[in-house]
Amino acid sequence: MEFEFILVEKEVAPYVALIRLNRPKELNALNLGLMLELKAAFAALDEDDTVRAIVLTGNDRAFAAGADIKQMAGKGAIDMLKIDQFSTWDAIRKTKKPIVAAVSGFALGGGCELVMHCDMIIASDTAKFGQPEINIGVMPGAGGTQRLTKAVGKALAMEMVLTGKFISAEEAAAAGLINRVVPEALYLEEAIKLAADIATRSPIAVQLAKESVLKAFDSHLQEGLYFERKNFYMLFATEDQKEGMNAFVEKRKAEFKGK
Ligand code: DAK
Repeated sequence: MEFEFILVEKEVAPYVALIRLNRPKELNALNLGLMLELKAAFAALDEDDTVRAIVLTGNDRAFAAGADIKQMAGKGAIDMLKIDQFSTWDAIRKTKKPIVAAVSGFALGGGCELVMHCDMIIASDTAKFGQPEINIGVMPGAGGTQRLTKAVGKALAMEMVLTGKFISAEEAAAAGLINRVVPEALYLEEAIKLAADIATRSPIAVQLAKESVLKAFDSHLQEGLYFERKNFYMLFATEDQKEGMNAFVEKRKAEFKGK
């Protein structure tokens, strides 16, 4: 896959693909072209049977410093409405395969929101998370007020959104925003390892389990439980369920085929 603003590499580990945001001079600011490329890359990898998990990263200095302020500065409300960037973000959110973010340096504004679209987050000890939109006269627009609040709670989310202050990777881990912090030299390797570990599991079970965990964010408990149960029953229609359970009984390693 050839793109202008991102790099896509398959088989960085068995069944694992890597997407790298690639506007280093602009700290990976998310312009419209980059967002459309991301949407296309996620859609293609989601359909690709040789991919079972996806890692999303930037570079050591920046995951992404937010939406491209230079591109947005002159826009009016109607321009923003017409561009309808939300449909792009929604498409990323609907990716069925698990996404691990590997974050180093700045993850700000839309960059932090993009991180929160991912399912798991491994951060370098240099990572900084923030929603500084308030400093440029706006507010988070791609889920920051909702996802950040659900992840870190009202008090910290309110402080971050209203003052624009950044938090360190250590603070983000303590607040529950990310999975863990590792030294800068290891963040990408750790994220790929986590994705590769998940990729050894049945891809159908992984897909339905991901969908069920995400359901907890937009449903009441009873509805979520019902949804989970239906997915659980559905997995008994797969060969992978038979293989997984038989392998356990026969004391051997399961070979999952995604069927
Ligand atoms: N946009 C455009 N360019 C950016 C940028 C950004 N967000 N962040 C950095 N850059 C550019 C800088 O302008 C600079 O370019 P040159 O001057 O060299 O041409 C280059 O990257 C290096 O940045 P600095 O020289 O500023 O580097 P420093 O180390 O001094 O500072 C910094 C790093 C990250 C603290 C600083 O660059 C900064 O404060 N950046 C802006 C952070 C920010 O405010 N982020 C939030 C942006 S608003 C939407 C969905 C989401 C959004 C909007 C709509 N829809 C669904 C409709 C999201 C909005 C946002 O994210």
